[in-house]
Amino acid sequence: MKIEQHIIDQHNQDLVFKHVKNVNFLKESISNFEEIVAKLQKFQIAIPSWALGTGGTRFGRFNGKGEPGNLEQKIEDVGLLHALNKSSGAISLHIPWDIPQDAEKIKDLATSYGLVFDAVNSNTFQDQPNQELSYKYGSLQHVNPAVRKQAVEHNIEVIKHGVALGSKALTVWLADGSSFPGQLNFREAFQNTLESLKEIYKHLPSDWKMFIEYKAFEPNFYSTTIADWGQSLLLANKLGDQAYTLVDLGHHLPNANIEQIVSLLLMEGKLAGFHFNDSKYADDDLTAGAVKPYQLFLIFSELVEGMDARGIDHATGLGWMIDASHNLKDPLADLLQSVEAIKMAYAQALLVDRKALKKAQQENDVVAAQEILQDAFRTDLRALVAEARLREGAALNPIKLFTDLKVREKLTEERGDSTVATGL
Ligand SMILES: [Mn+2]
Repeated sequence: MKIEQHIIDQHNQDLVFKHVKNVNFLKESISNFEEIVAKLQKFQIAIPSWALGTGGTRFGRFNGKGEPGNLEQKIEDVGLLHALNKSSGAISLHIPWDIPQDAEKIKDLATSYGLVFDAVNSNTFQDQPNQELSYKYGSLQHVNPAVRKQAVEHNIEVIKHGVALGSKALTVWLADGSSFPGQLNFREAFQNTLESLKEIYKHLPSDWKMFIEYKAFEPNFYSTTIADWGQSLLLANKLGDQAYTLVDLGHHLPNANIEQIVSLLLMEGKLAGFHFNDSKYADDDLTAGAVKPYQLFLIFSELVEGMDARGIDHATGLGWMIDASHNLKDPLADLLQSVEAIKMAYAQALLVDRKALKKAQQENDVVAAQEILQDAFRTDLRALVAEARLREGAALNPIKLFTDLKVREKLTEERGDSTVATGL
């Protein structure tokens, strides 16, 4: 299914009168309105290939309908999202769930939807059919060098797939760790991991980055070998200039100050980018901004401040990706909501009066500092974000158009109601 431009234009025509009224209201009070809109127009958020189907919990999975049954259909789904919001112009593949059989054909298909390939992700957290050695007790950290070698070779394979598609980064997330005290030697596990990563790093093309993702706990519940940003940064620093720390919002212990982590990683030039999602308790993989929109704003506030301090291009300097799962909502609708929440937080962060905030900080004016941040957060910028979409030819209200067009019903007619997307 493809959404034709005239369908989007018609949808916009129906909504444009009210929209213009809201935009004019904002223009009167926001002096850098045009600057913010221009930055939003360029901002793209990658969609992970594993988020297009229904996820599950460890208690079960309730099948969705019309799910993409192969990589081509996943690209079609991201194409639908991108047509609706013109902010989802990239796809992040998970190997081996989505191995491109014919890279050129897959690349052409993506291009036809205006999509490029973002970071490729390796998977050594589960065993694949016919796999020689098991990752039950870890992969890059494993006590057996043969298991480590197998995991290293898999990562090199993933880089090759990425090169063929035009990706520029490899994301490594490990489930490695231990569930019981005494199960492993922390230092040896870390050093094995470092040595394995060094082997993979050697195979990184010179214009590629390695993203090292950390996670506090789960699936291991006593220790994770790359558990936090300190351990990831340690590895990235030892590996070299092409290695960076990736922040997944759900991978922290409760109430961690993620905005502070982001600020310091940016200062060190070691922030790779993000996996966006939201959570109440742990790695809940909920829609971005669904539970803690203020935290998302505070993170973006540090991002904007830190990127500007180092002269980093907002749109291309870091990797912006979603990493979420959908147990209740339609995955496509959920992803539209996530992208919208991310753009909203970014827009609000661009609205912060940086000069006034700096002055308040210098004068220890705590009241003024809070006022400045909350003034930006409490400004309703929905019309501004919509204006950026309109100028790119996207829908003023993507969720409404998605619903009105009965996209899921049409996909179900095409694909049937029992297809299952590869993934978790
Ligand atoms: Mn992640």
